[in-house]
Amino acid sequence: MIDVAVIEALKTLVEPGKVLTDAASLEAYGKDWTRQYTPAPSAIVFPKTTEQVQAIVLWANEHRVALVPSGGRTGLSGAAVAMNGEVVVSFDYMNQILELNVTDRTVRCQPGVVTKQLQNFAEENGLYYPVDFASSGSSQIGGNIGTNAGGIKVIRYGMTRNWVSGLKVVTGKGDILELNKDLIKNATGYDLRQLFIGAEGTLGFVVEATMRLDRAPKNLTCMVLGTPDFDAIMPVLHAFHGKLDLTAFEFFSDKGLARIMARGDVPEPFATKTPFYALLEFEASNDEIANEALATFEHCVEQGWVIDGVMSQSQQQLQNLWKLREYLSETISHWTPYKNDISVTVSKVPAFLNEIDAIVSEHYPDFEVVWYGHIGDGNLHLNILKPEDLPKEEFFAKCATVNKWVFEIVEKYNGSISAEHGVGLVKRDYLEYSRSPVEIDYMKAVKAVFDPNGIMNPGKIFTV
Ligand code: S2G
Ligand code: ZN
Repeated sequence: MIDVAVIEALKTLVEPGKVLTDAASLEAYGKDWTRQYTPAPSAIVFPKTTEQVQAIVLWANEHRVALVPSGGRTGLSGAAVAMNGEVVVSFDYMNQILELNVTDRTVRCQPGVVTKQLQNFAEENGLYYPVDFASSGSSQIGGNIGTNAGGIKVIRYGMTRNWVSGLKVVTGKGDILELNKDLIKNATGYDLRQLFIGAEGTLGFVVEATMRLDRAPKNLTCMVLGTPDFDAIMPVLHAFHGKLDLTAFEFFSDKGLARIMARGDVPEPFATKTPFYALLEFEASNDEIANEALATFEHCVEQGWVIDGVMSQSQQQLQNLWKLREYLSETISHWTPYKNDISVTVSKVPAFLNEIDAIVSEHYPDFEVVWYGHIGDGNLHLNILKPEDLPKEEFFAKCATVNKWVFEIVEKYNGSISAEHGVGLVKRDYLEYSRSPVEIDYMKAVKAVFDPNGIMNPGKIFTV
């Protein structure tokens, strides 16, 4: 643990009452949404300005104190977990939207701005922040940048990385850098901004971000289609992708739908029960597009790829159909799921999923496997539900044995062991299934440049 005098010195760097060491705060701020780690930070510090963040980093270098960044703490890979006496740096008090530029279509904001807050602000100003996912109501922009968050609109809008036009950061050495100056074009050497996006707080802290906005979509319309098997989903994707400019293309299994229906607060999409469901969304900005969607639906039915389906006729029905997909993560969390977030190129998805599903079913005959994900960008979420009577430790140990086979298949298909949730602690020991040893050495060399004393989120992404 850290010497009391060192913590007292930390208190002088921020406003009174902005360093907490009580058990409840240590527990609450020392974790994210993962549940396999025991939080054990030394203190939580709440800076309010860039200068205070810089002073904290310099203090941490002087005393060799490890710092862990903390945003909305909705991460699923343990990147915001502090379990070795680190000091957690929370951005809850750096949560202001600073400036809207309607001509540049950008919003300069602090890292503690909640994703939903930015989405609402954009909408209030006739614009649109298009990165969206289940946890957007509590995740923060700083954390979204740290993990390069993806979500449900990536097929049209890409990842968080596509929407960052400028960053102000405090590096692990305590230098303040203004990266890219919000420019669209800037060919002046290495784009250091991109290094910080997805770095999981291992290179420094984001203290300001200029986020790009898009025009507001027109008359978003959603379809849910029931398919006879998983393989039918891909020709459905190609059929609709060829005709419509999709804003989303998701999937979920019948087991996932059953869990949502059991909640009792989401209407059934249609009466027919099918093994898999595709959920797609597009802008029905005119009747011709809506008719094209219906014609494509008919074509998919004629081809036997779709058995039944529904198209939203109102914003309320659109929201109800999205609940079928967006409620999954929170709904199944009650069964302490063992989660995998894997991706391959879209063309490899059918063979990839069938191989993974076979090996998981072979080794887990009595576990319930729930599949869902962003099939339009090749990202699958594999969730194995813990049997009520099986202790958590035994369950996770059993699941971990299959990780090896799952990741060997990921490697075979040249995929990623972490599509959007990041590496953190959860995937750290499996990194070589997706990154070569030489690549990892280069990443560690980059880290050493920005954080020579290794105080920035040590042990995340790779072992120290
Ligand atoms: C999703 C949310 C987290 C999870 O629903 O797309 O990324 O895997 C997930 O449950
Ligand atoms: Zn996801």
